[in-house]
Amino acid sequence: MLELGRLDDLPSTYRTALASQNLVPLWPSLRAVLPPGKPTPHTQPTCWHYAALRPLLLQAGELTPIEKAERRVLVLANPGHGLEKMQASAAIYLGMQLLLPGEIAPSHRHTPNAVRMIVEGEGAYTTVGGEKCPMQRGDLILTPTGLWHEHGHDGNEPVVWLDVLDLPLVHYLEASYVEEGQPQAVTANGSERGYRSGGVVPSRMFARNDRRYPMLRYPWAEVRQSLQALAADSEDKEVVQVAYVNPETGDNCQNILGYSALMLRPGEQITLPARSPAAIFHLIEGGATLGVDDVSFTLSNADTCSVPGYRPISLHNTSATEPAFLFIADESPLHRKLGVYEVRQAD
Ligand code: GTQ
Repeated sequence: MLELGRLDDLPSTYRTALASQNLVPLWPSLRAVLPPGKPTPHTQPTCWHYAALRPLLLQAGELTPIEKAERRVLVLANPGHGLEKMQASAAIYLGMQLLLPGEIAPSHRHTPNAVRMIVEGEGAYTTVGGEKCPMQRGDLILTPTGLWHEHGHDGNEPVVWLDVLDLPLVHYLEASYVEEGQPQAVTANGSERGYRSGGVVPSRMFARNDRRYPMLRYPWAEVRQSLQALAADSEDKEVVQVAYVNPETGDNCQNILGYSALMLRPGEQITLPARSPAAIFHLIEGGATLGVDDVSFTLSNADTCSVPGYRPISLHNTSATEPAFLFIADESPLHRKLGVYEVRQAD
């Protein structure tokens, strides 16, 4: 590749004349914005261990009353982006949210999409678009763009969940804002009740539900059963993974980020091919190691890590007797819609 001229090759009077007219020469920066072969990500492989962050989150419960926080969240910030950017990757935001017994997080709605993956505690619920969704460990609950949502807690221990939002992207697009609301009246039963059985959807003489987000809660007990059934029926080398989809259309359940759950059979070792989207992995059950580039993370209960795109990722179940279960969020719906999605097979 040609070596290009640098900024300081140019006379300073010329540089000043350019800047005074809001002009920039491309060639000194061309390789930075168009690196050869593959992107140079800011996203660094980064791991947040739940056992280390949990005491700090509980301390936030003592230091900051919920009225002073609205959402009591510690953000899992990727140092490659700078902690103040509050990004796990280019498009993914991650936060661990704590709600104590009796607290509420008041009703609001915003343009970024959110999901919650419940980590621990019983008795909390989130009300989304008038539907009261109980929060149990491993459940995935959607809070899509524009839907009112509020959290409450009728139990007697702290409840913690992982928030995943497309906030960095929506903020970058200068399209991020919130509206405050009144407490919602609960108007509907859990939408998951109507979608209990794969292949069967509620129908009124074949008129289908055309709501963009027909199902808001994906109970872990059922996702886990699906993974175990798939593992029992598939060959040993097949990756056991299910996607969280809109049951009416089969599309990704949200527009920007994609969500899936993956089971590693006892002792299993797999390599996921290099794909363009960045991803985050969160351990729901069991134990595993994750390898990316020359980094390896050991994941135990509720540990979460972020990995940049364009690299193969190896996963290994560290138990020879028990399965391991991981929740994955990635930027693939966004990459597919933008036409930049790629899978690269090993060289
Ligand atoms: O629970 O609505 O982690 O609005 C960040 C922004 C959680 C929430 C976050 C939010 C929420």
